[in-house]
Amino acid sequence: MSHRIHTPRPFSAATALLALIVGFALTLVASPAFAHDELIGSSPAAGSEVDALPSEITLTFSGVLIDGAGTTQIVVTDASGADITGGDPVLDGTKVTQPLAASAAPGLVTVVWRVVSSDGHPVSDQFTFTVAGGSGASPEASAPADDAGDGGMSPAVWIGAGVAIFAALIAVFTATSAAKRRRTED
Ligand SMILES: [Cu+2]
Repeated sequence: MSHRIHTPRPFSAATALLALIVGFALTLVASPAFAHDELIGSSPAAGSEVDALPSEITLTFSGVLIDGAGTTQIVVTDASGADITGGDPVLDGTKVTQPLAASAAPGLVTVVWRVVSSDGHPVSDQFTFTVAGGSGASPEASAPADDAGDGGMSPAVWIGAGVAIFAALIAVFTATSAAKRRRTED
């Protein structure tokens, strides 16, 4: 019964590895919800009404965003659907400034934004404000849309969890075969 000495060793090693990998996978799944930077304010504010279109809009986030080619994208359209962005957005830490065109049709202005959160995940959403003089911009329509935000990151998280689980299965399989091999050698 010499194999009784050997068997527990690969089993506990595999268990430890499995616990480590599952823990890591859980961290991957659990942390994004807490680590994302959020839009905490804007000028003009979401849902507000302004007398005239400002020369730029400013978005303020809860963390320092990641800068790089194409990481920060803002599209602003007026009530007629025309693009009224006036150049590239400028990122400065937690603030994004987007120059606007000289004028816009009165009514609802829609700001669609996408940034890369300090944790490396893209975050996106949109909000609206109203330029006075428009007819029939409903209060419901100017409420910020909250649920569009986190959709983009789920696939990455699930792929991460999938890879971790696959790695755990391989580790257990390898440890089991090694144990079997040792048993047959005994
Ligand atoms: Cu994230």
